[in-house]
Amino acid sequence: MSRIALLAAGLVATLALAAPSGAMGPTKLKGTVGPGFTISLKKGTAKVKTLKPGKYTITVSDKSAIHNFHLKGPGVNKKITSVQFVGTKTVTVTLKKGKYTYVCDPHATMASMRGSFTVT
Ligand SMILES: [Cu+2]
Repeated sequence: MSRIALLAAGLVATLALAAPSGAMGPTKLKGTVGPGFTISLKKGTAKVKTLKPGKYTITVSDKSAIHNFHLKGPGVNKKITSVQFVGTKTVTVTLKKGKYTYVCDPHATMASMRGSFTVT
């Protein structure tokens, strides 16, 4: 192969890698906990109430060293952030039909520190 052909082949391979995959990627969700005694999970600006089964990327902003973000439900039991952790963490989860709860464990009895949604 000529040098030009090799370069062209390399370019094509690079473009193929950079291009978005044919299938849609996981849906993005945004979780927030703290700095007050609040926890939330949103899709865009709307609070998550129902979702379709499938893969989701959840980015959690943990704004306090006294709260965590724990997601549990069918097939998932994930402490996305720990109590001491402050910052942002991203996980990908596969959600199945059923009810999921997200909660701050140290304050699980407070209504403002837990929420839930249904996958149908
Ligand atoms: Cu808390």
